[in-house]
Amino acid sequence: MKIGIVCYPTYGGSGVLATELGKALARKGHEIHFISSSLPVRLDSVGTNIFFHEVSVVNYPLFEYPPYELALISRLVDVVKYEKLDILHVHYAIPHAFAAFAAKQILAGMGISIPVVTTLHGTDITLVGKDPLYEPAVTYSINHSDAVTAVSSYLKNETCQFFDIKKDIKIIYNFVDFNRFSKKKKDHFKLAIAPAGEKIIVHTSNFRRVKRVEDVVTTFKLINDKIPSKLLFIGDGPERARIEQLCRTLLVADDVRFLGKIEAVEEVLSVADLFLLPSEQESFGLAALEAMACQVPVISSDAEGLPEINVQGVTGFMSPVGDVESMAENALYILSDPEIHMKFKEAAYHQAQRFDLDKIMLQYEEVYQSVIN
Ligand code: GMT
Repeated sequence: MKIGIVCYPTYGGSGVLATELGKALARKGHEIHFISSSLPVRLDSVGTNIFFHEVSVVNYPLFEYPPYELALISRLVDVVKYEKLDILHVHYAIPHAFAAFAAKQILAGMGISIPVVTTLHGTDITLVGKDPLYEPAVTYSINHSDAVTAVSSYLKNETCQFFDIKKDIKIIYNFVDFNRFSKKKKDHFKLAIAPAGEKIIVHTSNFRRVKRVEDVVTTFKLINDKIPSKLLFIGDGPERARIEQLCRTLLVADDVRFLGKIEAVEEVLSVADLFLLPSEQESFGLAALEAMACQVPVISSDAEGLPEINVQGVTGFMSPVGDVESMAENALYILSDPEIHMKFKEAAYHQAQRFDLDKIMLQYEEVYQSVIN
């Protein structure tokens, strides 16, 4: 199939998932066309059957805001028409689902039919999409997609409850590629980070408010007071400066490292003892799944879709949002006994296997096939 994938290029779960899906589909022989405002973060190379089409926006002094949607719609029309795509798969409803719908209408006028699959990721529904400023357009574009998928059962229910949805929404969970995300031997790296055998705790996110990164720091402080530990932050975003300040205030700055938007996430996860994800909102929690694939137990909040991947008392623990004492207590329980720790690591890995890329990719291919037919 010739598949157009529309996604955000930035450091966020929807773009990561879209890119990994496209790369995996390309390995299977499909022709993949990424359409985005810049090269997506995980798109390390374009090959014989991976193409990238940049959406550039021409601004004009009259415009207060650059008309990105219009540029995207025109780019979609162009790419579908000239690359002869069979299907468009858009990730994150805003504004991608509406842009795809508009492109589909324009193409229909040219006698070209293009099915559109929309994947809902989380904040496009739970945060931004619910805003009355966007809700009518989001509802309309979901209802006019040929197929709609959501990354968790929580997200499907939330969408159906809040929006007037006439379409069936299929749940297709996020996935992990075990060829990349598996525990690797990184003894030198571990020694460099934790020279005295400290425990290594990791958090990955885009440092937005919904991630409650401040809870990561406070939980870490409580853990570090009892068991000497190091905290590694992967990613970057708007909260970063405030979090650095908090690390100084809580006197843990010497035990915390900000690694930024690094490529080799799996190498850091390979040396991790525990993963923290205290989010206020998390439709799925792809970062936690990638940690679990590397045999890292997860201490998380119980927000939204997290209970669908983190199994309470088995792969880690969940606590109410903001309950840092409980998160630290659970972390200490896991970290203080090597046998218990090992059980949690094995269970985390076992649970991650449910979300293996090869299984989940088939579900997307089935959806593509059903709308093309
Ligand atoms: O978490 C973010 O802010 C990024 C966001 C995105 O759309 O890029 O992630 C959402 O999609 C991921 C992939 O499906 C999910 O794993 C995340 O849970 C979800 N984030 C939220 O719901 C806050």
